[in-house]
Amino acid sequence: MSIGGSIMLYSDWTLSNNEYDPKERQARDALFSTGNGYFGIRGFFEEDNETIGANGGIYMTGVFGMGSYDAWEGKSSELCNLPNVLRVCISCNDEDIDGFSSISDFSQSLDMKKGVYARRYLWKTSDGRRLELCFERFASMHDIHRIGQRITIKALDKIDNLSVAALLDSDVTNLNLASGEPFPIQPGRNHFISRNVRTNALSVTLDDPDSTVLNFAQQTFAYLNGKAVTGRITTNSKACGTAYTCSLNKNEVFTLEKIIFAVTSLDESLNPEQEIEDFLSKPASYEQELARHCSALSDKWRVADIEIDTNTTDLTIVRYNIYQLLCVCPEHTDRFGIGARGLTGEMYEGCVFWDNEIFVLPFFLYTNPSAARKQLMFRYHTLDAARRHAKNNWFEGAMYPWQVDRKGVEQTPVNCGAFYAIHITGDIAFTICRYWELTQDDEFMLSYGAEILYETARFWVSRCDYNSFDGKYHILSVRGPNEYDVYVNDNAFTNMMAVYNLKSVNSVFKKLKDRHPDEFDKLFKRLGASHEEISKFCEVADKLNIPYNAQMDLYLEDDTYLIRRKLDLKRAKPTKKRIIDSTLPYEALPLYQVTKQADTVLLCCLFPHLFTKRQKENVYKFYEPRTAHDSSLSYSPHGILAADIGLHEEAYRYFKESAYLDVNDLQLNTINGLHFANFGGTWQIVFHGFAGISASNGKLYIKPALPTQWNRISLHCLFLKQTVKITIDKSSIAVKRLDGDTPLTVCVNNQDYLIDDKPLTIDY
Ligand code: IFM
Repeated sequence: MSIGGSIMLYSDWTLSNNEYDPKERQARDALFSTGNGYFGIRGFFEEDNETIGANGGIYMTGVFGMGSYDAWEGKSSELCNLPNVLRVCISCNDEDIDGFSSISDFSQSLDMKKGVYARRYLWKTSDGRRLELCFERFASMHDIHRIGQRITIKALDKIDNLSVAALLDSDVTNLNLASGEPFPIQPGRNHFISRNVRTNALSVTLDDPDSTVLNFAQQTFAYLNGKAVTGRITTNSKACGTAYTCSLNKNEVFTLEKIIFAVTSLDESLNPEQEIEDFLSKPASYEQELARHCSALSDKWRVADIEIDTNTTDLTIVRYNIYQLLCVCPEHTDRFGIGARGLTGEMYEGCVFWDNEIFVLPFFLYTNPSAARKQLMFRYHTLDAARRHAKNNWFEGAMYPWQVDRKGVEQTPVNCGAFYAIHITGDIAFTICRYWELTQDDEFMLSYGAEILYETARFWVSRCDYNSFDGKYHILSVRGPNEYDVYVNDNAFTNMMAVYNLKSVNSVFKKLKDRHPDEFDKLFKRLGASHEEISKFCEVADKLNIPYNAQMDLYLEDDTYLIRRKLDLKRAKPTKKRIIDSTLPYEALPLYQVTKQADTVLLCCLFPHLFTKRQKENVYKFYEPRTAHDSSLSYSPHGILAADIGLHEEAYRYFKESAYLDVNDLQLNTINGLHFANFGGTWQIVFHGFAGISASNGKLYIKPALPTQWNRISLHCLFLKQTVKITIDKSSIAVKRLDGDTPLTVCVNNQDYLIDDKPLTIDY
């Protein structure tokens, strides 16, 4: 497998690559990203001091600077590239080592079990003296404010003068990488309006409306053959650090270890300056930080890992997809959502989309519900922005914006479609109900979730139009997941999400009233709710038009899809480039039956128990040949649905597209950041598709569809607050409850089984 043709190696827990390819370097920087939910760190070369590497590529969750265009409530914001706190300047006999000139024996690898990214190469001076350089780094999962970096330099020949400066460097701009281009077309923005540079500590103030302050400090330790070496302090107006010089005899080794600490004004810290002083006053140890980090990460893997018995590379790539999800999740806060490209690139300005609820969160719902809750709380904290957005568009209730920064404000440029892309409101409501169904977290529903459901239901009522001629409600001028429709009337996906949202108020309220009558009364009053309004929600839901062709038993993407022209996809998309980047202009697309990305197919995945098998087959057979997959959000729903309807080879083919998407740079824009919806989607193909696990009405359904290439999968999930281990081979399912004491119902082939303390094996 390859990114732009260079070979990736897969071994159990490690993804690696042994070739240096200048053209692919920035895409690989994204591919070899690490993180801990607080930091995201691209796999950039920390010793590069001239090209793009000097800017680094480190991001922090929720840290946005001022953007470059007008958004809905003023200037846009963009994810801010942080000071390059891993920056190192290395020279040998006065020649700079930059990581790419005069190198050989290059390798880079990501050890996903340890959460460590490593790079190694040999370098030669102009008079032929050789050094071996090894770099490793991790973002601590134990103390999320810390990053560890170790550089080992071995002299393969005698070296008179090695100089290594470990820096915190604020002389950076955003990377501003363009898809398909190896370098930025023009420099990105520098977001720091002021700097305070001290001894091994640096603070910057951002150009965002809150003047966010970021504080960094570092401790460095250097050794020559294991013996401590003293450094000298170095500072200029933008950077600070410690520099070391030494000479090395053949086979001698210089080691630099560094621990970085960061705290910002967005953290809950009362006294960031004091925290910096405290960090600087207590010597840290690289080995100890690394051990703590590995142990915290292994706790996460205990539930998150999926073991696959196969002789393909699939085990490693599934782990890669999961690893990136673990790295991006901000478990420390409920104030920031997960952006479409996480913390690995600047595409979409770091914004959060529906990608989070529909693609990413299912992984957390089933493996770490408290992390999922925090993501939903982010939506609660931004409910007021959604209320404003509804009002600004002349609607009622809460209309969640299409793409948002940390404040939940619409970041889509004005007049670029945010008005139409409203299914996100239903997607959020849907995921709130899924969370509640899987966890029975009544406290969340009473205090937060129900309010979102009610306010979003109000929005749908104000967004629907009644047609007295057919006696139905309609949603006009809307854009579904298929963004090539430009805008349509009655997108089935949007309408069904709206129906679900509207109906959920009634069903959720009934249960809450039953279980918590007093708290429910307070909630009812707080929302200004009324029985008449809830009846209206139900009436609109019952009469909302869902386009469907009875003759074909086919759900239609929208009200005109069937009468549009057929599109010759081979002609429209002759290469991997998207249709709109190769042949037809955007405006032409509503003429054709063309689906940019899974739309009705996705609907069948979200409601697997609602459609008949025949209807799902019809949807798959009709839309699949008409789908361009011009979005990374397309492959996984096709894989899930194909598995559900027994198209095993197709399901496996889509799994491959999805799981290896960034490694193969399938969307030609991995350079701009990894595709997190797709990572969640890959997990979903394995979990919902191949393992066939779903939950409905308090039962766990298991309907395996293992690919022929796999012999067995074994995974954990949380259901109703209990951890369950499920192992599936070619003919049987073993289920074991690992904690809790409530019997769980598992349904296989229409038969219910009660799982208590004893493990159970069911043939299928
Ligand atoms: O949310 C998606 C959208 O569905 C397709 N274009 C990219 C967005 C961000 O990933």
